[in-house]
Amino acid sequence: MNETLEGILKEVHQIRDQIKDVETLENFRVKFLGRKGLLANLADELKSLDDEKKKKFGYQFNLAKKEIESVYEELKQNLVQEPKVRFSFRHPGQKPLVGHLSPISLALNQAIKIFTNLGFKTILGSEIENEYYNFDALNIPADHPARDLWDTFWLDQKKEEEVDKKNQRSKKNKNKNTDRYLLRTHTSPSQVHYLEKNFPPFRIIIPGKVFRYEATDKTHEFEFHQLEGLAIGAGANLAELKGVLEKFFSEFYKKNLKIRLRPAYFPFVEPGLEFDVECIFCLNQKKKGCAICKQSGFIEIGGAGMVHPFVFKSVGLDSSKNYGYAFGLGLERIIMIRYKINDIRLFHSNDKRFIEQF
Ligand code: FA5
Repeated sequence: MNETLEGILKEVHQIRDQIKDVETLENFRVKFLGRKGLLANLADELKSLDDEKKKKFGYQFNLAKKEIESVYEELKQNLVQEPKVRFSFRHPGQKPLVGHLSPISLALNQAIKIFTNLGFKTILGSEIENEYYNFDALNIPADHPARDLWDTFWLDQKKEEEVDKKNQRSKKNKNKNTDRYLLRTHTSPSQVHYLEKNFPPFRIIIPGKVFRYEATDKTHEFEFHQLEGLAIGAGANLAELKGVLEKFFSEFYKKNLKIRLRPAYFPFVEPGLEFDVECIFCLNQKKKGCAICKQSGFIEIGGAGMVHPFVFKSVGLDSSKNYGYAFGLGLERIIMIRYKINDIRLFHSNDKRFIEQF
């Protein structure tokens, strides 16, 4: 065999084992089989030989070319069969990130379940109210000092002009203070809407978001959730209210925490009261420096009382024939107690370290 061809073949077999990736394989192809490669150079030489030599050398050339081509094909096959990145079907997959309910939704769902079992129907109210429903109908007229209790986000009047005009045209609202709109400061206005359209007896809860224009601290947010309750009809008295609250809290916390009722003033109930749950942060020890219960041993959860005759009058019901109780509790507060969350502002902080714990 021609010496040059022999040398080329020898080199092919020497380096074939070193070819482990696509890049070196391509270098191999260019070097031996490419248009300017070693074989192509030899083929040029072939042209200048006489017929006899051309025949002999041509035969050897073709044999060598076939051999190099088959080495190249074999190497190529091996590389295709052994890809760099291997995939095993037995390898556990990566779990996709799936969201979950927030602690507020979880608590709300549970609260709805408990109250449903106690005979309460769930109603939803509107987050935008007008002055009449949020205040006037609840016995809080414009000059009443109780309005100071609820710092309010008023809505931009100009944008509401069209809605106001519509309301002014309506006979029903002729003498009512329906011109000014606001973000509701409590869920109690929904009591009035429901009482206007429904006849007792009934027992309802109204959960939802409320807004107050106030400075925040560990137990106060400017946007939080309340759960309103309203029971009108035979048996809806303070004794039942106490039983309902005790049952709710023992089911919600799955243990018996002490509940305290104390007299309080709300213009839309008479008598009025506030209810507290014992502080789990200092275990009702009134520990010095407990910033959550402010060393009172209890955390305020909500207000309640017997529906005021004024409210019945507002909705056209006879207060001598109807009676019942109402209550409103702060949802974030009861969740804070359950999970020992020591700052209400964490709920809306969007901090994944907080959210992922639920
Ligand atoms: C009211 O909002 C009354 N509407 C409750 C009521 C309903 C009384 C029916 C009588 C009859 P108050 O402003 O106290 O009351 O709020 C009720 C509860 O909401 C509080 O006890 C507390 O748990 C929660 N709360 C009040 N302000 C905040 C705040 N800024 N941040 C978080 N929770 C709050």
